[in-house]
Amino acid sequence: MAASPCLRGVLMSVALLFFVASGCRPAAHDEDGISIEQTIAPQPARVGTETISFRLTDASHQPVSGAHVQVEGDMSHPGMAPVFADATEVSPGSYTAQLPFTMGGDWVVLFHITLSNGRKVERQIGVKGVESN
Ligand SMILES: [Cu+2]
Repeated sequence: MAASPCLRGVLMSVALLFFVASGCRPAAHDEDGISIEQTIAPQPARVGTETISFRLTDASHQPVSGAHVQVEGDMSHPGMAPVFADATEVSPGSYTAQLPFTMGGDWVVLFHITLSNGRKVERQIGVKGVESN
């Protein structure tokens, strides 16, 4: 019976932690409001310069214009230098970047997005099986 007050204390702490954690979610959801939809051409992706076209939309599916986006390509194994390309906005919310894939294999492409209001958003996609020349 002596354990009971202690157990109550633990339960209250857990409940408090849960409350605090729940309170953080709206911010994360706000950041998740930005969606990215991309195409890579030509296909299949191969070593050399590929054009990455992507569209940014907000939580209400409106185009996100005026963002500065740096695109970064990485491979998972050590000793590979990342490759970079700055994206150009070709029409409101639609951007393209010329990314030089320097080796065949699986890549991860990161989008470092700075919105027009200065807020930073990161997105990433996997580009698997880039073909060697
Ligand atoms: Cu590599």
